[in-house]
Amino acid sequence: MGWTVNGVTATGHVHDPIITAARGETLLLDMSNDTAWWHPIHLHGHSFRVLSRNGRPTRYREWQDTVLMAPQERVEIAFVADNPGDWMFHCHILEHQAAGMMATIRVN
Ligand SMILES: [Cu+2]
Repeated sequence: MGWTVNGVTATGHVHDPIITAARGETLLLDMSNDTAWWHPIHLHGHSFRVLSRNGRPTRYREWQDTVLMAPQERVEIAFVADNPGDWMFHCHILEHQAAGMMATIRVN
């Protein structure tokens, strides 16, 4: 079985970033879990705020570095890309990550 982020299965350790941001840019990621599994989605290098779940604003816009997505759930997160580098963005279930559910976000 393979897993994807943005339709791409990441294999090995080198792949093109799915997002390249200018330092200081605000990124809003609108994520859909189009599977029947739970996925704890983890971003390295930044903390983000969870803005909405299934189109409904979250009560506290909580600060997190991982957001647990339920099957078929849609989640919006936002953060200021203020930490230069190539940052892993991946499912924290390591079986899923190892099977490709991993991407890179680049901050210049
Ligand atoms: Cu997963």
